[in-house]
Parts: sequence; structure tokens; C-alpha cells
Amino acid sequence: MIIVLFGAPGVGKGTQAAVLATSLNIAHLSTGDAFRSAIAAASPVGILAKQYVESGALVPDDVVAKIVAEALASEKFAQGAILDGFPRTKAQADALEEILASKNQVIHKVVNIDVSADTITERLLQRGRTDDTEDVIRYRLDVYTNETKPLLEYYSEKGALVTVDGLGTVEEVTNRILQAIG
Ligand code: B4P
Repeated sequence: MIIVLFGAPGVGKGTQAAVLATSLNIAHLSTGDAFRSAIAAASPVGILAKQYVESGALVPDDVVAKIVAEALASEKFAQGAILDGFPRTKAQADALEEILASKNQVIHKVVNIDVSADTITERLLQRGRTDDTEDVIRYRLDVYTNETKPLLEYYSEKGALVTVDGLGTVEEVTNRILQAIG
């Protein structure tokens, strides 16, 4: 089963992906985590990704698609995947479709986690990662609105989109997601 967790930065995609991976027994893949690990290891991808991640910009689509294709080829994703933070552009959505077609898999649901911009900013300032400063958060929200949010219409037209309220405890949000994915 392929589940995509979708939403603005800080809506709780990473938090929910970890919980759902355990409860559904499906491996989860976070492109944000993949880039942060690569940056910490100073690998070639990490050196390239650093400037984008720290400024809140999107890492170029070809780099993201390559990382995801390589990861999804691993045995641990044979039963499916919970994708956290990918796709974030139409080019990434197209790349995902191609990867899944080669594995005879399809997206089961795209779960849009909905939280207001004010709450997101509060959450992220509290977390305090290096890309969680006020200016960078504002920029990341703009990038989301301009480059990622248009995918909502794309997945809605495909009949794959469900939207859940991301406000409440982590457990409440998990329960809403489980109900929405059926
Ligand atoms: P990501 O790592 O994907 O991070 P995110 O969108 O900021 O966070 P997420 O929604 O996962 O929120 P979280 O659960 O952590 O992206 C970081 C950067 O990587 C991007 O800016 C970009 O540069 C790059 N990148 C990643 N994927 C890419 C792609 N596909 N293409 C190009 N570039 C890409 O939650 C946030 C906070 O809220 C946490 O502190 C958490 O504890 C708290 N929280 C969660 N749920 C809560 C709840 N119910 N109530 C209260 N607090 C809650």
C-alpha cells in the first residue's frame, strides 16, 4: 500500500509517518530526513542539498527523484511505503508515477493534513531546527503555496485525495488518518 502524507511544512507529516509506519507495518520514507542524513554525512547529495534545505527552498526535482527511486528499490518497501514530504512538485508526482508503475504499484491515498499557517509557525519555532527560523518558515510556506499546493487539485482529480484536520493531539490526528484511508 502506498500512502502519501501531504501538507505544508510543520503540519506533522513526519510525526504521523512514524506512528503510521508502526501501526500499519509499512516502511516510511521521508525525503527531508534523507537530506538531513546526507548533509550530516557530507555526502555528495548532502553537499548539494545543504543550501536548499537551510534556506527552505526545494531540492532540485532530479536529485529528489533519484533518491526516492533508489530508496523504493529496497526490499523493505516491497509491501508499500508511507511517503512523507514527497512529491512536492508536479515533476516529482510524475516521477513517482513512473517509479510505481515499474513496480506495479499505485497510490492508495494522498492524505492532506490541514493546519493553519499560524499554528504551523508556532510549532516550528518551538521545534527550532536550523530551518525553523521565522524568515525561513515564511519562505517555506510560500514555496508550499506556489509549488506544492497545486498538487492538491491534481490528486483530487485522480480521486486519491483525502483531507484531515491536523489540529489536536498526535493520537487524534492518527485516528483521523486511519479512518480516512479506510
Ligand atoms: P521536511 O523534513 O519534509 O519537513 P517539514 O515539512 O518541515 O515537516 P513535517 O510536516 O514533517 O512536520 P513534523 O512532523 O516534523 O522538509 C524539510 C526540507 O527538506 C524542505 O524545506 C526542503 O528543503 C527539503 N525537502 C524535503 N522533501 C523534499 C522534496 N520532496 N523536494 C524538494 N525538497 C525537499 O512536525 C513539525 C513540528 O510539529 C514538530 O516539532 C512536531 O513535534 C510538532 N507536531 C506534530 N504534530 C503535532 C500535533 N498534533 N500537535 C502539536 N504539535 C505537533
